[in-house]
Amino acid sequence: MSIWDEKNECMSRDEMEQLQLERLQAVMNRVHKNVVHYRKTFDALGIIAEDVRSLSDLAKIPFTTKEDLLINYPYGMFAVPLREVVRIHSSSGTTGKPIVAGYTKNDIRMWSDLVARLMTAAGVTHDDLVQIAFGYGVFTGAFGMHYGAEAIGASVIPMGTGNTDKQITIMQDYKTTALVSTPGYALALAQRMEQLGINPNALNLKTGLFGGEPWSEKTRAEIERRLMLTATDNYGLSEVIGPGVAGECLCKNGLHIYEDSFIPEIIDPDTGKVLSPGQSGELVLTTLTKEAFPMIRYRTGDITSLNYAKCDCGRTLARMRKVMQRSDDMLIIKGVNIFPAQIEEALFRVAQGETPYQIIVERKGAMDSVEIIVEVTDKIFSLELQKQRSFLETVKKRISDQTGINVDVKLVEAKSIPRQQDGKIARVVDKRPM
Ligand code: DLL
Repeated sequence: MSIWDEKNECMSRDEMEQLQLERLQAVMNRVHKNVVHYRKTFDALGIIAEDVRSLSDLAKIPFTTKEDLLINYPYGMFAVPLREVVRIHSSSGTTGKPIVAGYTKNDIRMWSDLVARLMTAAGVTHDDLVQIAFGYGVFTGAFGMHYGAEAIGASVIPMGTGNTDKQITIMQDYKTTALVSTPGYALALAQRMEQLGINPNALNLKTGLFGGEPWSEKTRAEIERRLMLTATDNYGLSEVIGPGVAGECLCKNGLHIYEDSFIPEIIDPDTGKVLSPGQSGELVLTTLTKEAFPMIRYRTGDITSLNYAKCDCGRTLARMRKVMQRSDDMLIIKGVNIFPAQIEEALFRVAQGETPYQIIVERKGAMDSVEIIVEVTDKIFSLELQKQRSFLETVKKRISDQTGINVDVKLVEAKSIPRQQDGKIARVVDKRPM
């Protein structure tokens, strides 16, 4: 199996910890000097970089959360002046405001290298034709994977999302060998190919790199069978860099975390206590090499566990278990991150008050669909039919403006949404098979 960066991927645990410690002290000094948020936090606790003498000292440093990023929106967490930032990406936050991520020239170089590493681990080489079916825009997925594939020397086809029939024609005509998308979109492509009577054997697909949302082993088996390729998982988040944090090698037994750039920890999401290797909890990441937007102990909200055993591929990098669960209520719909609070806020504004509702997420065919069921309140009930319709349209529009996805909204009778034992409505019913 080929390894892109043997030096950083196969070192002994002692060497890795020494490298991480040196880089951690350097990044702590930098954020203390350049980011007011960290300066205040460290000064309040009297923490200085030299106090971090071993990696276990990391536990003394407070976490960084999505809320911290929102308070410092848009550029407050940047550690370099804006003139050194060459790229800005963003992702959904818990409220209407997105999380804003900046990259220096060096960050882009380093990011490309990380993605080149994960792509090599997944079997991509310079001979591959890589079709990127992520949205090109502020989402990190497309540009991250694009630059990584180019760094390998592969030929990149920057398709973007949607246009499923065209994606299939391009796959046939250009002889695409590697597909990059969300697992959900891979299933949509498979379904459309079946409808069109296209035999995947007649394509040249060999490798699929899927990420951006949770997917099960069952889905992997289905994608591999229907598209006739080897499917690997890769993980990342905008706050930390985008794709390029971790990815599976062809052993498909956990996602290798690029530990020379990120320190992973697993914590109990309720107490914040650091858990031992193998225990399941929330992943916390510290960036070691990022210049523009460094993160110290960022709470990802993703539930996983770590395995430090050497992998059969030869890498000694820690592996994280596939992420299937979150510690909060974030939903990922067609690759877009959504919090029920965003939907609630839109509804509250239009209805001008508290309105009982439930979010139903389903997979229709291969596509995610969202329906918001809203109980008729006296206020809504008293509206004429025409006004009720316009109420529904306004709610739909607000939600789509706020979240970037289209939803259906349906009015139902008062008290008809089932209540739980505690009398409350379950905010989300996710019926999608994993
Ligand atoms: O989804 C970055 C990315 C793009 C990763 C393309 C891989 C491929 P965000 O939009 O900020 O960034 O969403 C990050 O998505 O905290 C997880 O909850 C979820 N997520 C990302 N990759 C996976 C995965 C990108 N492989 C959030 N498995 C993260 C499960 C994933 N969940």
